Amino acid sequence: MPMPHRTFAQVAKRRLTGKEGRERIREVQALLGELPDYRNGPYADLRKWLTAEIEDTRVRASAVHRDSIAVRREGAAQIALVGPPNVGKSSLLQALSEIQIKTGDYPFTTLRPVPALTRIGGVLIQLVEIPGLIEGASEDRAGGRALLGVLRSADAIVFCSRGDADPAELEIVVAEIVAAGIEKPALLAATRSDEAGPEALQRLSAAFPDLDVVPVSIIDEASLDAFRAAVWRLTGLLRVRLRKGGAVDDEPLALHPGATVTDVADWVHHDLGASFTAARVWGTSARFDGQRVGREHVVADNDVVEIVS
Ligand SMILES: Nc1nc2c(ncn2[C@@H]2O[C@H](COP(=O)(O)OP(=O)(O)O)[C@@H](O)[C@H]2O)c(=O)[nH]1
Ligand SMILES: [Mg+2]
Repeated sequence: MPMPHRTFAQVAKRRLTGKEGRERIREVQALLGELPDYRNGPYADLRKWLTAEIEDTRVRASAVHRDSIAVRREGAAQIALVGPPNVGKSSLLQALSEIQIKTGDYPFTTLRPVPALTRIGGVLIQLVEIPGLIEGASEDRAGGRALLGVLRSADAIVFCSRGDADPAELEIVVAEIVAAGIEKPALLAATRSDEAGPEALQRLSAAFPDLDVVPVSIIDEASLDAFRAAVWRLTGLLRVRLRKGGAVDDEPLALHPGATVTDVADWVHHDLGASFTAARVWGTSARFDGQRVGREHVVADNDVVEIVS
């Protein structure tokens, strides 16, 4: 006589409480083994729920690094989001993320940096929410030094302030970053912009004259697109697409300014990078379409490159 399904669900939830990562997956697998093997009905639903729980746990484990505060770099650039609490950093991350992160489900969201990958113009960029940078962070208050360390290794910073907030709230955060000697390309996201009027945005611009202000709201798709474009400019990267056999790749590769066609060939394969003789280029770095160039030719944003081997 199997356990009634409602009781099973309660027992399962209790056994999973407080478990994460490998431990949680092991417990889910044990529960799956104990579950009566019906194809339909409530037991089948429980099986579906438990199976999904394994995948969800894996996603969480890769998104939140529990043992270390350091964030493993992924994608072509790493952009840190910082600002006071409640300005909508997590929401923005979620709105832009490739994998849907369930903000509220993360027990450590408010304590640890949370990375997410977003695709901008075909290139994967890593966004990292830096939570809880408070006054005194540069003197290590509230684990501030470790959080600032994450910021230090990022390529650029997106400061976040609610569009209609008192600029002083963000000024406290900026002061700690300056005190820590961190200088990066940066922009100012005026978040929750659906709640702010134009005067509020002007006040923000006036308070931070050195930063480009980009209004953004998670409920305004056009503002999210503009935000993506601004983040892309912040990376300073170039997008180049490969041409092979007359067809151009959909996925661009991201390169640093000054990159040559040799870097492009290297990216395809190191052997090709070493052995290729010439390349053909379409785009602004070429004098005409399909110009034949040498190994040291410097590429420009949006170029199409064919490696001649
Ligand atoms: N109206 C509006 N509310 C938002 C927006 N973004 C976030 N919020 C709300 O602001 C609150 C704080 O968001 P959260 O992402 O947790 O902020 P965080 O502490 O900076 O990570 C939540 O209640 C969100 O629903 C937005 O673009 N528009
Ligand atoms: Mg948050």
